[in-house]
Amino acid sequence: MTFRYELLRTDPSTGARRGTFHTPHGPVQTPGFMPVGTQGTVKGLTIDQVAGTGAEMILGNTYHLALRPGPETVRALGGLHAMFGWEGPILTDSGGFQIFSLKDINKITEHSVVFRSHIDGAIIDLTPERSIEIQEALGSDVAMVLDHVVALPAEPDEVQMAMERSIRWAERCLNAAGRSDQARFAIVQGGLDVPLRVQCARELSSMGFEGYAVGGLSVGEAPAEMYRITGATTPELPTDKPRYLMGVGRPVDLLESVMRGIDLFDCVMPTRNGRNGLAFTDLGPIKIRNAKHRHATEPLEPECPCLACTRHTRGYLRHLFIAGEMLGPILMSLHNLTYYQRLMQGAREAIEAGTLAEYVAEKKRGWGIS
Ligand code: PRF
Ligand code: ZN
Repeated sequence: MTFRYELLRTDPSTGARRGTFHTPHGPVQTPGFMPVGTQGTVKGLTIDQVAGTGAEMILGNTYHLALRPGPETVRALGGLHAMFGWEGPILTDSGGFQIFSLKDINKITEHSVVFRSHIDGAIIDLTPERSIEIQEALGSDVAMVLDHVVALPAEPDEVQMAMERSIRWAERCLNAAGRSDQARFAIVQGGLDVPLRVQCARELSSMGFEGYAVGGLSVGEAPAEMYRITGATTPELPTDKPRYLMGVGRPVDLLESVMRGIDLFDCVMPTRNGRNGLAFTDLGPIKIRNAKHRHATEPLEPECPCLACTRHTRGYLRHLFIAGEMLGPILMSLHNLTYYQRLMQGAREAIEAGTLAEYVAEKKRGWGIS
């Protein structure tokens, strides 16, 4: 088997799993976090720096890469791995989320979603088949199915319609797929409605995907709602396939979701917030521009092995942001990705040791969350 999820241990007191997802570009230890490289770069960082944070798998976006540089250019440059210079596994999102996030510039029908390019205004007709075709040209290890994501809150009819369409589109993606060295992951939709989520998870599970994502969350609902839906969905998914919670989230969201049986995550938060001057630490987030850091000689996080923490002070990082120097966002992105990877590493070790609940409680205490 080219792809295989090896379940190493399940946590007896939570739904957490410790596993290894084997891909043609190497294994990924789970629970794990994938940095986001939307446009063929994890913003601000070299590929060696990304690897140095401990990341094993990264994410790219079909919609963005299809517009620029275009799938044929990526193919000519040797595929996404060669283009990125990344030899590890890569997952590509399908474009489904752009239905939600670019809703002013798209029109959805049963056949496809028609976008007007945010770059040059060109019309793109993205069918489920075309999304797979593009992802095959990009050459990612994992292709996500095209799904219909609705913004919450939404009318129940609309949520149900989008969920049922997402199942039909998932099936079309499966039928369109041709590469045996690429896995397809289905995406469970269904808003905040447990029966819809359960129905969607069961139908997709019967179709035999290589992995399953929980989508349509972290789109404006309260965190408790997200946890409730995640916790109701994972028990309906196959235990021998990885589960991926898309676009989530804050450090606490990762841990709460690990306890509900999620194996993989991606989110722009560590890089985007880092660029904007916010650092994640075990004592909660730090706004580095704050004047109180002006003369601070301590590192962002004492135990952190990243370059920002081993070589620089908070006061220097603050200076870089105040002066508008590009090194500030680079160092903060590096720190935040390192923080997320260490958080997941800690969760993996805690699952192995049977101490996950204590680990989560200790992290939450540090963050000041009960
Ligand atoms: N679908 C797809 N990509 C996504 C999402 C989704 O629901 C989300 C939701 N948080 C993030 N990225 N295709
Ligand atoms: Zn650091």
